[in-house]
Amino acid sequence: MGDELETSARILIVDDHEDNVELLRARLESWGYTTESAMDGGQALEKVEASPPDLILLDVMMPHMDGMEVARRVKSNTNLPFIPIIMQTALDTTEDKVEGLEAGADDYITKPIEFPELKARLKSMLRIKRLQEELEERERQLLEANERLRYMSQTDGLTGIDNRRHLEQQLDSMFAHAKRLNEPLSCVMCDLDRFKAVNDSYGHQAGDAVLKQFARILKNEAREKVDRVGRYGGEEFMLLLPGTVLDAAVTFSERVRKEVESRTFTFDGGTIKRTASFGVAGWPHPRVASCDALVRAADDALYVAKETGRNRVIRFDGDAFNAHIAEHGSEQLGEKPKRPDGGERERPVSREQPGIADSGGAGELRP
Ligand code: GH3
Ligand code: MG
Ligand code: MG
Repeated sequence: MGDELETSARILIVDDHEDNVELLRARLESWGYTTESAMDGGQALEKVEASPPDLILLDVMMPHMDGMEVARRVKSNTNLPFIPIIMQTALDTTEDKVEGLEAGADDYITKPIEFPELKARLKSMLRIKRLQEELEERERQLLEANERLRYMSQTDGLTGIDNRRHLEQQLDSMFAHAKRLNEPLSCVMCDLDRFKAVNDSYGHQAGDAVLKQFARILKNEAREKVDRVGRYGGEEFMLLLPGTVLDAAVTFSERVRKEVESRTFTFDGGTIKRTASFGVAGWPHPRVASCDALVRAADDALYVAKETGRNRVIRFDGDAFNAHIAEHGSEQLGEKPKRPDGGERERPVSREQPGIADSGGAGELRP
């Protein structure tokens, strides 16, 4: 493959003497190269920019713009790929060679040109170009692989939305940003109601299909590129709404709740209706001093939404929330340490119906 590229290469001959151009052209073409020519520096630059050759055989001494200047301009143009330049110089002094190399030439050959030497230098330069291109290609592949890896480390495999770790990173920076600019930030925790029954009745794959569609609904309802939507744990999702006050976040959640309620979820072999419960908290709030407190507040509100009948939106520190706490106490709320391993959080024990185990299917209520 390499040899092919090296002999089918397109070479731009730049020389102000037509005789020289013709001599070189005949020789290069007899070796299998394709050639183009330019009679002065300006024309050479135009041709290079219009369609970059694989190599430039560049005369140093030309009127108007000499070879040194052409080399400088080609090498400083970052839009161009690597194009080897071989300077052809009549001046066989060290200073000229040094100046040529410093201007950006990759090699030089002295006039009168010895053709076997020219042939060897062309081959060597084109080999370097090929290696350079292979390196660039590998670098591109590496960048692509890194990008894929970054995506995978931030994304939930099932639903394609943010995973918990990424969500928590986003929350940290959003919270810091909100505090710095004194802008509101709301957090919505939502959880499918009686989701375990989907798995139990129709199988895990049906459950997966419902989760995916639920994630889609959340993503569609959220503002693109502004809100963050992620999967926090099994069938629990979190939305971060920057610049959104608590009232607006409650209205938003109510809209999503209705959308979920109206939707028919489909899976291989059937359809199912499902509802979801929402807990909403916002900053600023006197009891929300940190990211953790914000998430905990939303989670506590979600807990109350579940306790008070599901398929509802509960606002942290709102009337329904406080009425529930007044009646049942707040012991079962909060104080759940954030698990650093990214695993699912502990549920407050009292979320379960009396006598019904969280994971056991036997006593599970059916929809
Ligand atoms: P509640 O209304 O109180 O939220 O009841 P629930 O049944 O939705 O909640 P529970 O916590 O009892 O059950 C959650 C279930 O979600 C149990 C678990 O097997 C299931 N689950 C978690 N992750 C996945 C998943 O990725 N795919 C499927 N199919 N099921 C999952
Ligand atoms: Mg649930
Ligand atoms: Mg659950």
